[in-house]
Amino acid sequence: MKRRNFIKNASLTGVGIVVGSTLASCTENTSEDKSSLTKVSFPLVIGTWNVKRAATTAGEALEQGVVALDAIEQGCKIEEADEKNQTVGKGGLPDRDGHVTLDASVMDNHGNCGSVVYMENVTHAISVARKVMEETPHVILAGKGAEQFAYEQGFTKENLLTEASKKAWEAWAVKSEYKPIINIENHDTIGMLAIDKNGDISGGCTTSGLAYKMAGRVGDSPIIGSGLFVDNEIGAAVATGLGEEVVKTVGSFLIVELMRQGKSPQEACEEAIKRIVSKPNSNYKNFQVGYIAVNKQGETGYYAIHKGFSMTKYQDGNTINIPSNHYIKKS
Ligand code: SD4
Repeated sequence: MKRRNFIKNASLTGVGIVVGSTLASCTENTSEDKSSLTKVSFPLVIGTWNVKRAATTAGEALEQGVVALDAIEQGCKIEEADEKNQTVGKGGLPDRDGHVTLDASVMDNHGNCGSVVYMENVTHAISVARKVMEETPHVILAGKGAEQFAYEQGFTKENLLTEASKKAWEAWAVKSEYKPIINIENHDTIGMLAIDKNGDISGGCTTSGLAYKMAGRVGDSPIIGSGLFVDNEIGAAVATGLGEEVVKTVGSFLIVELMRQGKSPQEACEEAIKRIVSKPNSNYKNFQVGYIAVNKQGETGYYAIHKGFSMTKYQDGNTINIPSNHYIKKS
């Protein structure tokens, strides 16, 4: 059977057969790795960091039969609305001038995509990104234009700066030192990839970007190919961490292309991280980047520069957060 037909047949039965995965020596094998060598059933959702509620929402929607893009939007909206998550949507930490500005993107199984960059006053950036994709002839809307478009589409204006985020910003402003640090509290951007019952893949990504960034700064999350890329024939990838480093290596597109060349999602994520850390004069000890990826058969992978990154997975009615043991050990 030709590979494409094999994949198609596997998709139609809602089951992907994973044929093999070799992990590089710098990762530890876990039960997660072993289970990913067995049968994989759809629907399937993976998300960056510990986003169990979001992944469960997306997974349960898929079980009801919605398409992957709907599930992605529903899942991401959970984190955007959560004021306690200070790196996404409402309650996100502001830029250095005190403005909460959001970046988000979506990409569907037809290769369509949409994003918003540096958008203020609208909580559900993921939904506005989807509207850009579906209701405009464009791919990206930025700043005031994105915000204006959102109102035209019926979104309401809200103050996204919560008391907690305002206080944190005021405390930071005393010294105004900007350092992209690597701990998990500062990186909770939600990137989500889903395969629906038809075997079709979509993805999304939403963030308030780096805390206390320069006004006007745009990260990787709304840049298609950097923060997110989906090719329904091959697979998808999404990034989190210091966006500048992801943009410089066009990380998510790279991962999908590596999978196209035959690498497993795990191998492809590791290679994309290696591209960042192996650059001459790479300053990687001072920042974090993490990737998650899925291929057409439902095999998944994740990798980060530093300890602390994790992936959440919904499958077969269960949502698990997979511990962060895939990272470069000698950093
Ligand atoms: C950015 N990649 O704006 C985002 C930030 C992030 O978890 O992922 N935080 O650079």
